[in-house]
Amino acid sequence: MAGEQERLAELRALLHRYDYQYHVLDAPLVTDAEYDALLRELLSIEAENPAWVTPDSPSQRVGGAALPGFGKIVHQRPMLSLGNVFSSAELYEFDSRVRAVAGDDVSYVCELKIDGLAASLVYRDGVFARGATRGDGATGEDITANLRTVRAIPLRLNKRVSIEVRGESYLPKAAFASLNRARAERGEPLFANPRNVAAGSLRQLDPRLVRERRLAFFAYALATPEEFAATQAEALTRLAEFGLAVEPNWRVCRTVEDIEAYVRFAEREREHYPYDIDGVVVKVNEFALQERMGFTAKTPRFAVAWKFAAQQAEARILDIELSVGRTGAVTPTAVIEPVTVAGSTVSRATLHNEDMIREKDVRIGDLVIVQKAGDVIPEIVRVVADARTGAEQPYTMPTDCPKCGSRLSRAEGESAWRCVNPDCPAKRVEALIHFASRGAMDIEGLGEMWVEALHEAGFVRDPADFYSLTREQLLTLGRMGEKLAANLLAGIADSRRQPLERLLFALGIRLVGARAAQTLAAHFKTMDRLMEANVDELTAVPDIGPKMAESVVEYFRSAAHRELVDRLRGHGLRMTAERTVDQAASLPLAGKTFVLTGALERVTREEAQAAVTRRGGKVAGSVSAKTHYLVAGSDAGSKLEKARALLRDRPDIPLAILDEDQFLALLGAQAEPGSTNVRG
Ligand code: 3B8
Repeated sequence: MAGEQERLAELRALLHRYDYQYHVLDAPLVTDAEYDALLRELLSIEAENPAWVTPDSPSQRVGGAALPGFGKIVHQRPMLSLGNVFSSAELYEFDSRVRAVAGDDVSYVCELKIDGLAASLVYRDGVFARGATRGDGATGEDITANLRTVRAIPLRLNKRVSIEVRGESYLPKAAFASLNRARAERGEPLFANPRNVAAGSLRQLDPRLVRERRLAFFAYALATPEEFAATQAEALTRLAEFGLAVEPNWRVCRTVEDIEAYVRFAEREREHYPYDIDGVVVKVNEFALQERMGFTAKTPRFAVAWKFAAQQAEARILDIELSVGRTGAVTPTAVIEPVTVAGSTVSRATLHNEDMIREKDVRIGDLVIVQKAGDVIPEIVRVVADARTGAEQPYTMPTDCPKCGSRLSRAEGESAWRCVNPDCPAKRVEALIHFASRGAMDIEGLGEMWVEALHEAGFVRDPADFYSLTREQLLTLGRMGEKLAANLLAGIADSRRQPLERLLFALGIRLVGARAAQTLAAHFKTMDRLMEANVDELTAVPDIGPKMAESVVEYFRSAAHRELVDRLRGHGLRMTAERTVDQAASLPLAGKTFVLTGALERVTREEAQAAVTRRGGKVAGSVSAKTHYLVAGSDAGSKLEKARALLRDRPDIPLAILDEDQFLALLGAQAEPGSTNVRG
């Protein structure tokens, strides 16, 4: 049995490392399928040896039985919420109050305000012991079992410290989008935004459901920071060293002007972050000063939240249009009078389905509230009922497909009307667009517009036709030149090397998203074996449910689909799973340019450079408008001055100045005193 116990320790260490790489550093080392295989092995060893189970074992993330209710937890120190400022004037007032106590030498830390659910985590001797919601600030609800399932929350820290950590649990935008996509496919009601999912999931009583939601977590404070740090900047660095995920875009600011520049930067970058933010948090950096400033009844005096302008606006509905998706689902879209929502113009908003139109009683001519949530597609929140004149026109769903005219059908328990004509041109075009798209075969240059043109011209009816396109055919299309045609053909030819999981996703099998495609490819290894699999074999695969299994079997039962696969095979597409090496674009610092200046104390210049490039970033020699991060060590000279001048003159550039601590926190360094592991 000694061998098994060793294997168990090894599995725990591996899974711990993979969790950390994936959820804290955002740099996965293994596929989900490989992770799941190790987890299953661990579960089976623990099932046979219950005495070996420890509270920090990855098995504790799986989610046990449903709870009868939540217990109460008293916070070590009150867990308050922040006061808001809505204007520069209010920010100046905050700064004046701080300076009245501190004099002129003040620094602030600005952080992105994550839009999720605040949570407190207690670690005892480095092991996650319990977690709670904010509750009324003094007492929260015990959501330990739910938080254990969140893989971004380490069950064991890198140090044996006993601490209470505060942070925000949130649902990444991508997880939200795929959750809603799956719900739409199943005809289930959609979630309004990622925040609601995070809050709703953590407050519900079945931990197994929480695990499926793929929540994440950022730490932003310690309940008693004085033990570990003198400033908030140091506290953030400590949190990262302990192995917790810390949102990396924080910055030290010294003046209101600096803070305003940071707010503009955050507002501009907002839509590019993989999580929703709803503002910026400004905190006095020094804890000694924080303490002197103290609290009002409900909020700290040393920190405020700058909330972004609402992502909602009012607009008039001019018309309701229908589009037909790749699965034949007919989606109504409201055409609205163009309005500006959070900085961009919106002229269309999704209404999702017939039930939604009925529930919200949306009529043509209505004044409505439009909202941009985590998903990029704007949607309609509600009708402004007071503005009704009586001239508004109720909407009735047509009974026939708006594109091919065949009868629409609506399955029992679903909210989508579908065109079931397999030859519907709208479905074909959408299937082709999906096949070529980013997450699927990712065919360079083959965007929606060209796919439509190729279909229109009669050159492609199904995805296999892409691979027999000729230069001459392409040149007959308007606005197509020699160079573009050559690039497109090269892009199409290159896509044949995409791995099996991409191809499986690209086929557009109902309910099979990118993740499921990965799981299927990893499990069955070849297209042929998958095509022969029956429902039992499919449901035996972890994470593949009966509905998806049914859908896969049904897809490959069709002679047309089998023939399509054969033709794709004939064109040389990959039909077997092989590991791919090109992960550069998914590395955490891909596309980011760094400039290093001054003397670094904890790492050498070479180590710092290597750490950046290993994470996909670039190191440049001089500062320009294209620099993302200037890392300024001690005695930084002209480069730092140039960076400050640039920030003053060009507040629109992405540049952030980091000191060594911030830089190491950004890298997720877990430096032990006297050593560094930026090498990791
Ligand atoms: C004091 C500090 C509340 C908060 C805080 O990303 C306090 O710092 C707080 F009483 O709610 N959502 C953050 C975020 C939230 C808070 C915070 N810092 N980054 C957030």
